[in-house]
Amino acid sequence: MKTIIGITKKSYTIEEIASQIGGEIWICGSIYRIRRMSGFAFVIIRRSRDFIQCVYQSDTADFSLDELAEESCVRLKAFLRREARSKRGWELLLLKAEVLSRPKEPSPVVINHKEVNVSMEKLLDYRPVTLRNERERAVFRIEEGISNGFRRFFIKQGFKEIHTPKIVSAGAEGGANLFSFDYFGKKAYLAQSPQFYKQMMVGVFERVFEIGPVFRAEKHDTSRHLNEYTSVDLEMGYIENFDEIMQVETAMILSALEFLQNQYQEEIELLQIQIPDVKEIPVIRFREAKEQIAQNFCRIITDWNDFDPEEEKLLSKWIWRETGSEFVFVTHYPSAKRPFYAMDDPKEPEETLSFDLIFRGLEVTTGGQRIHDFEMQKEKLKKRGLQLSDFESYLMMHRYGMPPHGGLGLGLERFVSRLLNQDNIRYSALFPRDTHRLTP
Ligand code: AMO
Repeated sequence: MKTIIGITKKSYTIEEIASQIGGEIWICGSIYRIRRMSGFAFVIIRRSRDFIQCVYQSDTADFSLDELAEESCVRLKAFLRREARSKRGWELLLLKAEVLSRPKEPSPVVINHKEVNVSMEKLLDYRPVTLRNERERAVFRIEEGISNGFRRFFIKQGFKEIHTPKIVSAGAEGGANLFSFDYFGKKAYLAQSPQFYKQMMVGVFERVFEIGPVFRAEKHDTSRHLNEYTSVDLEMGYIENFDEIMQVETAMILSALEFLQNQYQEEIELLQIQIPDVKEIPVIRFREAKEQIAQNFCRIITDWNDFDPEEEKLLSKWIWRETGSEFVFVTHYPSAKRPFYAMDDPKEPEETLSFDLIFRGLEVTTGGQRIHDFEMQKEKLKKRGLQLSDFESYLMMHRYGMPPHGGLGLGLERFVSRLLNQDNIRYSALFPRDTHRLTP
C-alpha cells in the first residue's frame, strides 16, 4: 500500500543559490518581467521572498524566449555566474525552461514596475494580482515580521496562546458597531474583540495572548477603520497597577521592531521604513493632554470625553516636539467612554485605570486594568443599564474568583500602517473589508 512519510520540500534560499556560483541549478518561480535587450533578455523571476535576475541568450538556452510570458509559472535550469553589475553580484544564465502554467490574459494593471500606479480602489479591486508587485507584497512581509515578533515575545514572557470564539452572544465593547445574525433561532454576534474570553483565560493560564480577526460594523468609511481587522490581544493576572501593562507593551513593541530589523532588512530598505525609537514612551493623563492641545494649538475643546482624529495628530506633534517620541501613552480616560469592564480609579471615580497608545498621530492600542470583583462588576453593569442575565457567562469568572488583571488590544493593520506612514489603513489590510468591499 502507498504510504506517506513526512518530509518537506522547499525551494533553495537565496543564500543556498548564491553558494553555487559556477554550478547549475533548477529553480521554480513566476516570470515577473521580461526585458528584451539587443542580443539577449533579462528575465526576472519572482519567488516566495525574492526576485532573481536571469539572462536569456539564444546561444545558451535550448528554448525560444517566445515560450516565456510574464506571470507564467516556470521551472528553470540555469548556470550561476558572477556579474558585478547585478544587485546580488551574480545572475542566472538560462539553459532550459519548463512552463508549468501560462496566464490566460495579461495582467489588467501593470504590476512589475517599482510601484503599482493606480488608484487605491483599483489596487484593491485587483488585489490577487496587485499583491504580486514587489512593494505591495513587502508590506505583508513587514506585517508578518511584526506579528511574529509579538508572538515570539509573548511566548518568551510566559504568555499562552489562545483561540477564542468569533461567534458570541454579547458585545464586549459596547457601541452600535456589532454585526448580528441568526444563530439557530438565537441572536448572535461577530466578536468585536476577544475581551471576555481573554479575561476568563487569565483565571486558567494567568497570562494569555491571541492574534486573530475581530469584527466591527463601522458604518462610515474612514482612513483608519476596517470592518474586520486583526487584533493583537494580551491579558495578564496578578498585576499591581496598570503601569505594568504599559511596560509590557513598550517591551513588546521594542522586541518586535528589533526582530524586524534583524530579519526583514530587505523589506525595510525597499519600503524605506524609519524604525521608531521605543526605549521609553512618555505618559500623559487624558485631561492634561486635552489641555495641552487646547493651549498649544489654540483649539477649542468641545468633547472632554474622547479625542477626535485631529486631536490625536496634534497631541503626537506636541509630544514629538517636547520629547522626540513618536509614541505616547494617554491614561485615565473618562469612565463614560470606556466599556463596563474597565476599572475606575478609586481616587477619581470619573476616570478609569486605562490607557491608549498613540503612534504617529493615530490610536493603535487600548488597554487597562479590569474589574475583577464580582460585586463591583455587577454594580457597574447595572449602572450602565445593562441586563445582568445577558452577561451571566461572563460574570461566572468573577463569581468564582479572579486575580487582579489587565491587558490590551492592538490593531495590527493600524500599527503597520503607521510604521509605513501610509495615509490609509486599507493599504495594510490584505483583503480589506469596508462598507463597500466584500470582494476580493
Ligand atoms: P478598542 O475597541 O479600542 O479596544 O480596540 C483596540 C484597538 O483596535 C484597533 N481598532 C481598529 N482597527 C481597525 N479598524 C477598526 N474599526 C478598529 N477599531 C479598533 C485600534 C484600537 O486601539 N478590548 C479592548 C482592548 C483591551 O482593552 O484589551 C478593545 O478592543 O488600534
